[in-house]
Amino acid sequence: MFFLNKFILITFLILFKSNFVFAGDVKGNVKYEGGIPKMKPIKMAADPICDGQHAGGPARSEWLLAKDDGSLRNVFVYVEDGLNGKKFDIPSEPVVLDQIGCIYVPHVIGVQAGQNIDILNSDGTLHNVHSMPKNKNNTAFNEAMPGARKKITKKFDDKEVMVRMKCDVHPWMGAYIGVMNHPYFAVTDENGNFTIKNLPAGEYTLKAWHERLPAKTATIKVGEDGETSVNFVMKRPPKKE
Ligand SMILES: [Cu+2]
Repeated sequence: MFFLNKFILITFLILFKSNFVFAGDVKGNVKYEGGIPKMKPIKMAADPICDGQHAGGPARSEWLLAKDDGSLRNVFVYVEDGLNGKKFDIPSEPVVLDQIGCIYVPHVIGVQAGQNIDILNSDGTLHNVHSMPKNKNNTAFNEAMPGARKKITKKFDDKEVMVRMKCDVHPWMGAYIGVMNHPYFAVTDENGNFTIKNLPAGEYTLKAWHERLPAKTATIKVGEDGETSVNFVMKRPPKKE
């Protein structure tokens, strides 16, 4: 009995010593407030291989994808503050960025610094994958991917919100990569929803980034169990007088 009690006591001491034992999911939704612009069709006629993949109707630009109720897609939501420089393992699984019908898929992704990004070419045409990081610790690359070259693997070494990607062959192609030094980030889906999993209990600043709208922040408190909910509303900046 004595030994059992001692064991329990030690277990409790270990649990309380570590800040990383208790964790919860952060779930939320992002809405856009304002008139929803129409996404224009992309003219791909210059490259018949691209054009031929959109027989069902032209691809459209993706710079603001909101449903009628404002649900906003492609918002990168991440922990901006509260992790206090803690170090995290780099996932061995790569993040995938594909090129399909001469569009980057997905349009917005997140990755950890040092994690591999597999850039695929599902098109039988030439792409030129061109990254434009602004953080000097991140290496820019500019690489041709002919139709037969199906995969290149790249990574970024340091935090950056966001690294812009473009294609020098097809000027309409664009994507954004959020590079984090932790695993607590997510991109909103077509319903504006996101989930950040297993965030250790504590207080954090959460930030929501969108390619055309001013960023929003929220302070959240993650308890020792259960879920934390947070919603964002994003809108265009007021017009200057
Ligand atoms: Cu291209």
